[in-house]
Amino acid sequence: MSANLAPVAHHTEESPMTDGFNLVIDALKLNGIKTIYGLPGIPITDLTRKAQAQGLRVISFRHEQNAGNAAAIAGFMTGQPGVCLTVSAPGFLNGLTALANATTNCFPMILISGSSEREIVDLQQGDYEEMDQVAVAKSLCKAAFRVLHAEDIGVGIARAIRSAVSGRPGGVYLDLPAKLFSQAMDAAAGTASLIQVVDPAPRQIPAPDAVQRALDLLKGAKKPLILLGKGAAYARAEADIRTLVERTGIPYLPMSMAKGLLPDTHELSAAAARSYVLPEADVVVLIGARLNWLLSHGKGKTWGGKDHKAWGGQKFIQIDISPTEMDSNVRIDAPLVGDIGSCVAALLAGMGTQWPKPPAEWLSAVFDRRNKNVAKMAETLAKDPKPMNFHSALNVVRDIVKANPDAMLVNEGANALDFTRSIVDMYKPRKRLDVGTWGVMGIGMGFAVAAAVESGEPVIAIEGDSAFGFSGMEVETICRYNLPVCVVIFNNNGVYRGTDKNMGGGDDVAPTVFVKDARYEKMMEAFGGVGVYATTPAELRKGLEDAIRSRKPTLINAIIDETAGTESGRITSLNPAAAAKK
Ligand code: FYN
Ligand code: ADP
Repeated sequence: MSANLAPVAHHTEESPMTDGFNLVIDALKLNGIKTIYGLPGIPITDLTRKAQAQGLRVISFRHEQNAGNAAAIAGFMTGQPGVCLTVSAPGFLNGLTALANATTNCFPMILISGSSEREIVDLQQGDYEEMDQVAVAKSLCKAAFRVLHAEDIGVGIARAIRSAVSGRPGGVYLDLPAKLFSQAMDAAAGTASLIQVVDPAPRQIPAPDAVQRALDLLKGAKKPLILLGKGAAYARAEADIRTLVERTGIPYLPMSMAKGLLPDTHELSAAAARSYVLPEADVVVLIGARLNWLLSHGKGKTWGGKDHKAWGGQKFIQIDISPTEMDSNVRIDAPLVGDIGSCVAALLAGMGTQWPKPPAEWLSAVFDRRNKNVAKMAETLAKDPKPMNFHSALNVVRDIVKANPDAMLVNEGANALDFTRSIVDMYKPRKRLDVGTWGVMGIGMGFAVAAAVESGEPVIAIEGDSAFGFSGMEVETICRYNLPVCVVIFNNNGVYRGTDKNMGGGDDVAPTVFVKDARYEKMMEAFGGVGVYATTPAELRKGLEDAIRSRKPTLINAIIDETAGTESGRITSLNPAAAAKK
């Protein structure tokens, strides 16, 4: 029975009442949610107003996808589900890309959308923004729930929180029909119906025999390698992971968002010897990294296989909270299922304080290769070409991040992404936020807003000019909340680069080409922020230093040689035309 139909005899004249609006807000607050990322409109406008009035921070965006991306990355940064709030059908759909991306990346997030009247939706009678949103969301997230009665709001939010953060984290959809918000119920009963979730992401302890199996395999390794993924960053297990790396002396390779888990300058980092260590290693310890496309599925030429599908001969130890991740691409010889913190702690306990170092030949081969690559990179970075290119511009960003290791770095694009990943060292965990598992464009401004809100630190967003376009309108949001975000657009006049020609010879420019010399910095000025037009590394450096010092919203339009980019960056092989030639 719905709460507003409950017999009035249960209430005295004076007994205070509450309603759906208040119960949603109270349930979120009770569970430690501090910020809602969203976009107001029917039917959730008043929810955003009331939430703000009751002490939740409401960050209001210009497009739901950016609000959703903000919530998702807030989830990654904090380990608490990021909450995104949208209107019904179209607003919900706009948020759904971010929800699906969060699920794919294992970021905990809850997308809450208002929805139209169930009776009309289910009979398909044509309501305002009519859509069966739960049905649509289901296949794109970990779980989807709908709450119809005010007294179930507490349970609905508890289930959403548990689903988002327990086990493998991911996106959850929570459907709140318009009618729910005005449903009234006795305030005391309402309070009693709320649930403060106890231990939302319980530790999962690995089985002792699985730990022993992993240690036995590792002990026999001649060329061991540790591979750190963003799951390890999310798990906040950096202290024990560092001990594991240092006690074993095993070289490690960070995936993109695991950079900084240990400082990239750590003596055991093999990041600059990637294409050497993957095919050469004999035992690989995967910690919170999946053997997906970013790791060539654990096989093929990247791993020393004789053709693109062949196994390279490596044995794998995989630490992951999801048992079904094991064997998803190649055989996992020692699966270690549990939360990363518990698994790494169990490995350390099983090892004792002494563990044999890897053979010296392996270490010298890896670090010789790494040192050569680092020296080669240093030579390239020292050049000062005219016009500026990715390397000379990123040399500046590299210095600025080194001087400000607490700053957050957001990164998207193709070349702008790939060059930044290998050039800009990270020094602290969870500081680098990027396109992740899907290689999705459009995360930039949403991530930048949340990075500033959640950390309070300055944010540097290194953006390809194409990538920026997907979320560029949020510079207004950045100015409105006066966030310390410095957007740097690597402007080479197009997708990949600006020199492509129309292959048909017509008047239109090529599909990958943009307006030449676009003045992106004026977008930031339009909303009261600082715009900088930078054609040299010195101008870029000054712009970045000023932005970090002043904490003013800043957009630096960094003009890059328009011939500098390569098609698809470092993933050219995935482009069908290139793949066909192989
Ligand atoms: C790395 N490298 C370095 C350093 N760090 N050299 C010198 N100094 C330092 N500090 C070297 C490293 O050894 C590699 O050279 C190269 O730089 C690139 O390193 P990276 O980035 O680790 O490796 P790679 O091959 O690019 O990584 C593969 C990948 C990555 C799939 C994990 O490309 C990736 O994350 N791609 C995501 C792409 C994406 O999502 N794009 C968005 C779509 S854009 P070698 O060892 O010589 O190889 C739409 O078009
Ligand atoms: P990357 O892209 O950096 O390689 P992935 O997103 O592929 O990283 O992998 C992250 C993995 O981490 C996922 O398989 C996920 O199940 C796992 N994971 C996330 N959080 C935890 C945790 N707390 N404990 C164990 N595994 C985790």
